[in-house]
Amino acid sequence: MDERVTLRSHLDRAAPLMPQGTAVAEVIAALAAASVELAALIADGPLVGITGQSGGVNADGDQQKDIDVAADEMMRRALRHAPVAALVSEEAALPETLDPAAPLCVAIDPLDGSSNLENNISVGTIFSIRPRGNDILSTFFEPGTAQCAAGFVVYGPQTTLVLALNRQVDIFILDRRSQQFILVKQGVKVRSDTPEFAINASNRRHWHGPVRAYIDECLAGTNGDRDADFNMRWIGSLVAEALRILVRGGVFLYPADARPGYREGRLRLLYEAHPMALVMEWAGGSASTGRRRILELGAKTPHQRVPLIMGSVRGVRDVAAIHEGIEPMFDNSDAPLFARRGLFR
Ligand code: AFP
Repeated sequence: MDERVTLRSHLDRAAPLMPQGTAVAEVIAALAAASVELAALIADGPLVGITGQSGGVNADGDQQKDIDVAADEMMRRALRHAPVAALVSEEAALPETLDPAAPLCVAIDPLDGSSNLENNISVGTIFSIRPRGNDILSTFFEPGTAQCAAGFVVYGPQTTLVLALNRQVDIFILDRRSQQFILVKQGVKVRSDTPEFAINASNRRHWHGPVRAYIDECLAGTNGDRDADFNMRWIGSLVAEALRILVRGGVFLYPADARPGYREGRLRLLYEAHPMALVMEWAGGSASTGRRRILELGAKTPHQRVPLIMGSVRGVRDVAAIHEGIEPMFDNSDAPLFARRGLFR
């Protein structure tokens, strides 16, 4: 890529091609600017008084760290100066109305994966942008297909912005000298079939039958019915997993499981699964609950959780195939059905 394309010039080219394009570009630019500020705060961490200590808990009962609160404040401050009618944040129980006449609504996880910061693992900001409906708050309860843009920032060795806009996914890296995001990959496509899965394997005893059957097939590799041996990754940071999948494919699973509070998994629909699903689908991948396409789902509450299986089309399809024909009520059965059933029998 010869000419250095900045995020600003990329947005200027994209805006005329989409409805509300100028407003969408303004929101993305505002979030990007706030992410540059947040990247610096994360990099300095303890040197500027960030202790990682938790203050209270957020709306969903997660421990809230000082950096989570700071990230939320940064993103809110930025969005108050952008054409945003209302905001749902992981860090606040209720949606916040900003400018009721503005054309867009935003759902955001200001800092996902913050429990990894104490050991210097990549974390991120995840955002979802959708046109404001006639009734502002009902906007957030429309299906994920209502989104007009989405993306995430990874605060890692590089500060990377992944942007789904105009039905394509592009990747930018922050040039620390100019403090500008520079386009490095255009029209990213997820490989359709990579033998790599990401799941927190310590929860195996809590998984329902179909997920256990799928992972056991992967673990068996060519000793079983699979045509490949599988690799495994688990970073504990959704943005890092998603970026890896965009780079080399594979499947990520955070399923529902039998633990209290995990009946619908861990990840939230509005500001984690919806944006990730838009990124994956616009990059030629898939995102499902195991039974339903994530983008077809509408939230019933702002912090609703949902099982998330996303990535290569083959991997997501294989997980869905094991779920097919099995009534949800039997999901958590340990019946020998699953031991036999697998994907190939
Ligand atoms: P935190 O934001 O509480 O660190 O959670 C991160 C996360 O929501 C997501 O980024 C990870 O994929 C997932 O949790 C890891 O969950 P486990 O800790 O249960 O493996």
